[in-house]
Amino acid sequence: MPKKDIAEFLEEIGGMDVESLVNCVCRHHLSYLGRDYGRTDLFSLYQSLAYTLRDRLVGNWIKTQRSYYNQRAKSVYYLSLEFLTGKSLASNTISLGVEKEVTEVLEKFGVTLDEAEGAEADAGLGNGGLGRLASCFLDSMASLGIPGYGYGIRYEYGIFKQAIENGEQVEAPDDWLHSGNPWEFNRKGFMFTVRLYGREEQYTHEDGSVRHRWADSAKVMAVPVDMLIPGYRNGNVINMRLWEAQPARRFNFDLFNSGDYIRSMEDAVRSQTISKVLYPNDRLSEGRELRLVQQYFFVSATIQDMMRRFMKLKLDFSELPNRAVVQLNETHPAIAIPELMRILIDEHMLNWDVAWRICRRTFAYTNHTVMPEALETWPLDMMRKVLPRHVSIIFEINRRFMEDVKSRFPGDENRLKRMSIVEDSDSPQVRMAWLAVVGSFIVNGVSALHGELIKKSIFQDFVEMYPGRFTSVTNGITPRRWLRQCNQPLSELITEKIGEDWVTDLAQLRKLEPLAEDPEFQDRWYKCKLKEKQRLVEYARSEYGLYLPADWMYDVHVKRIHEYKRQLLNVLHAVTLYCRLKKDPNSVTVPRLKIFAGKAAPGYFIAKRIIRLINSVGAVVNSDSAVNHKLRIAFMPNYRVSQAERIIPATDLSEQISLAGTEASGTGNMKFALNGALTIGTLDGANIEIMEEVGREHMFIFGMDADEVGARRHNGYNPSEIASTDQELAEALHYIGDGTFSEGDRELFRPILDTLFNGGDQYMVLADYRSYVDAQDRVDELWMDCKKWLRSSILNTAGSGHFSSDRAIMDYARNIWGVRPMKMDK
Ligand code: NBG
Repeated sequence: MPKKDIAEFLEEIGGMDVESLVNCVCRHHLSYLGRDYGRTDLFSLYQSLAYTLRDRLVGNWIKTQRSYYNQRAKSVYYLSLEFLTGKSLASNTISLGVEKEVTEVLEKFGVTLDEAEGAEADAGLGNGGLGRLASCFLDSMASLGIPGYGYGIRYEYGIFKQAIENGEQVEAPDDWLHSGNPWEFNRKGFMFTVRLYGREEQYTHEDGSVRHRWADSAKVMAVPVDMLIPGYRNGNVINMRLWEAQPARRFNFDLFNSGDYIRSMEDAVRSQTISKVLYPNDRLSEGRELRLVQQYFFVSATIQDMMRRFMKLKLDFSELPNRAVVQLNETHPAIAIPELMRILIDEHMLNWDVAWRICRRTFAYTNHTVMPEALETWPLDMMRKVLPRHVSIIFEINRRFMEDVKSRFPGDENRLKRMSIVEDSDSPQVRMAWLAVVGSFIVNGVSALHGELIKKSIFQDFVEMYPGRFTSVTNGITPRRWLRQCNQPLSELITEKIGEDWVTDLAQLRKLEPLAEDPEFQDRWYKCKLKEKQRLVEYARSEYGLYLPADWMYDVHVKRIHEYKRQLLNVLHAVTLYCRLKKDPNSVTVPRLKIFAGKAAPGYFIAKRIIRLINSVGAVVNSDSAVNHKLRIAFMPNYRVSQAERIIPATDLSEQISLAGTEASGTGNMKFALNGALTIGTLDGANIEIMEEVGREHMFIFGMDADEVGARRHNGYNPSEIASTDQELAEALHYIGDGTFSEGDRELFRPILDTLFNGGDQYMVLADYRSYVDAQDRVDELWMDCKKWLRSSILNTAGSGHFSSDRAIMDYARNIWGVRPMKMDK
């Protein structure tokens, strides 16, 4: 072993100065890519730059890991089936503090940082808010020095690529690893075996006790692939460990020898499908065996990794909860609870009560939605086939739990039925959310409202059973990516005025408040927005061939397409403006560009039809000269992290218009406010807290609140009645139905109208229509008063400090995890 310290090796690898960076880029060209750096292309330049930066991350990663170990730090295991990382080049450059140097390096090759990042593929290993939240949390953990790891699956294909053809969504596979991923370390040497299928077996242990074990199981290998995540200029680097499935044996030798070469490979192929593709459903429980296998696969490998680290400490098992806390991001990883029980009981021979006490102190569960269709349940038969031993552990957990419920609420049979983890019916189901609640020491919602709603709705029985177990932690976003990196003009202006500490202490943005009415500052603020609009115009043109007007109001609605998010309500507003303009071209004062973007789950028919409607209305509006001087509509295909980074800084008006009580938190809402957009929104999710921080007078709040929604539902909601009493609404609906936007085809959008009139308008689009349109009229009014608008815009940014994921992570650290920021060893 060389006596040299890591620091010395790192010095040899090279410093952070331009010359060392250039040398390193050239060396990687030669020795990694086998190419002449004199004849490079954009992609290989990006690759060798990424390797160069990775060299500079890995030393700090090792130091960080050593510090955890030496200080015996309690670590957070953040288990998530989704991480929506996006691109890493700019973000890692900024965190390493080498933006200037890297820009100069690239200049030598005649390329900008933007262009170099253009060569990188988005790591889109998530559907939306839930996965992006996980990535923001890792950034904050690294930046704060909270010891921890992100764990998930290295999907070979992330969220599908969306193209728009004839106005409709068309899906294509997201082959993001096609040309390799220079950021990752593939650690084939540290694989774990994951078992599946087989049966449970009883046997007599040598100590005479009757025990259980898992027999005749199939095996797959879990290969750890690490992506390094640097903290913001603090020398800390944590990792996201994503598991890749590999066959336990490359092929079946018996079959191979009998001459059936192809069949001998089948096993191998089947194993690899486990980490092949991300399920593209946003909040819809899939119920498919492969999905259950994915969940168990990554959970099993992760818990083994956690136990490996814990066993090195040679401590009593009762110490586990003092060394590790497992955060379950939704119920997707909830199988971790019976898995840890199995390991403690079957492999380490602990007795049930001791093991259960350990488990119950180790797990914490975050719920991200109250929508019933998202609550995961697994058919008992399927689960028994895939995980026979776990099912019997779940039965035992449930048996004991039912005893507790019985003794707390004697004679309440209905309650037992409702609360049973194994639903008792003709086709019994295992309720993963119940398992997660019972097996965790704390359960949290993701905004103040959501935290209250889960207590009153899905978890009401559990609150009566365990009153202290429920809390909420309001979501957050990382200010590094979502302001510092994505909005350079604004970020520089802010730093010029209040210094740069806001990047790690976002509450400092309050210091902008006194400047909100300063005409000169307002002017510069305005110019920043304009610059970002111009940048978006250029991006939209070169990426999608879309021509956007640069000086209009940008009214933006970007997120997954879902009925509850009510893109349809926004379309109704667009059609209303269209009608007004057709009658009188001067009836609308403000020229408005409505931007939409978002993917619909491939099997979600109505959501896809809504995309079609947006594009169809857009096509008519944009080409009608009686209208297009005041209204245009753009649908940007293939919404993803890197696209959001372009759109959000350019936005004036942020659409956050879900039906109150349906959006658990939202995090897009925070990104827009941080970048100075004004929100038009309902009293839903974190909108409420944004309002509290920013001030109601600087937003456009409309519609029913969650209580009013409940009351309206209770009293019988009649959408037809509303449509018949509001003339503008009736007219807009009429045009959607009569073929105006579908070349005379009256069938195309009938399914959408059907959801409103025959489906009962579940998300009460019509009920909130009038209030929404009135709020939009107030938007126009304020826009006409440029100074007032700018003041509100500045105050939105100034009031966004609370929504930093640093604050959210500190809340978790203090109130849930019991961990503290760590000082690194020297
Ligand atoms: C989503 C909610 C959002 C929330 C994110 C992150 C799921 C299941 N839930 O409102 O719909 O912001 O989670 O918490 O994806």
